[in-house]
Amino acid sequence: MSSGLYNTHKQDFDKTLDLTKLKAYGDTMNDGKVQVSFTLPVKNDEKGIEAARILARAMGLTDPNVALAQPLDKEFTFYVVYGSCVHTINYENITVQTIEGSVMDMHEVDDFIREHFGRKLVVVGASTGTDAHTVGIDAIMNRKGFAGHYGLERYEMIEAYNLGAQVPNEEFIKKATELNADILLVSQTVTQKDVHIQNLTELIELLEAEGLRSRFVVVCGGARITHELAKELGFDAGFGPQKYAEDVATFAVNELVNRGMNRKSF
Ligand code: B12
Repeated sequence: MSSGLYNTHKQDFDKTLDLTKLKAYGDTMNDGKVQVSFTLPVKNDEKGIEAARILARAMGLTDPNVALAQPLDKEFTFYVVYGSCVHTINYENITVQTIEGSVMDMHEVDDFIREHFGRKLVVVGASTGTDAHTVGIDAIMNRKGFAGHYGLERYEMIEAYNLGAQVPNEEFIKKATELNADILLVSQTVTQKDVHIQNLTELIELLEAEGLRSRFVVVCGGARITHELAKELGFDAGFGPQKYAEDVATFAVNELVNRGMNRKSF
């Protein structure tokens, strides 16, 4: 019964799916159904609801349906709107910059370090600049880890130093140099007014000015960090949500080997 239903859907899918004109999927192919949510600085009444509908149409949604209008304050209302998005995209033309290769687990990383370095690697991490969010860097570094993935402090062959939050770039570099770090990890969560771009750029500029850039593998991460953005800003890699200690550890140890830095050759 269920496989019959699956086959019917599959046939419908094969017939109507055109990846050069990809549309959002609600419950039938190409219906374009999406849900958006936003806040308008107006009071919660019929006029506000109509404003939400008009804004949704301006976003390219046909038949917008305001499913929720929730007052946040006297003059602020939160809306959830459903509609059919008229836009299509060409999926075939999309290219993304990603980190290739399979990810080693904690034990494999430790073995790799033993084999290629014969010593512990030093990792220094922090949430830098004015950013007070620590949960991201803790997820990567704390012994207990995050979502079932142990953090770097648990790796036998890694000496991990988590400097916490709001660490100025100068102090971060000073500490990394003192600790003779191999790998620097920077977390950035706040992206308002592109503060993360300014802060990440400053770190790379300071490292370059001090002639230290090539001495470390430098990696950043955070909810809105992509590998592409990180590379653009001069980092070796960038990691976003659903990335864990083993992802960054695998990348960093391979990067050190690829650069010929496996026996502290500088
Ligand atoms: C908890 C929290 C706080 C706590 C932080 C406590 C703490 N000790 O960290 C407190 C209450 C202090 C806080 C404060 C603020 N916050 Co806040 N906060 C959050 C919240 C709810 C969760 C963030 C979090 O912990 N996520 C969980 C972690 C595990 O996810 P993650 O960081 O993405 O990490 C993963 C990956 O990104 C990656 N990763 C992260 N870092 C790194 C680093 C490396 C090297 C690697 C490899 C990977 C990696 O690995 C992790 C695991 O997969 C979010 C909203 C949300 N639901 O996301 C808002 C949010 C991040 N905060 C926000 C804001 C605006 C603020 C404030 C500015 C508010 C204010 N006006 O005062 C202040 C910040 C002040 C400052 N100077 O920084 C905004 C940011 C908007 C933006 N894009 O700029 C958010 C999105 C809320 C919102 N929707 O507006 N916040």
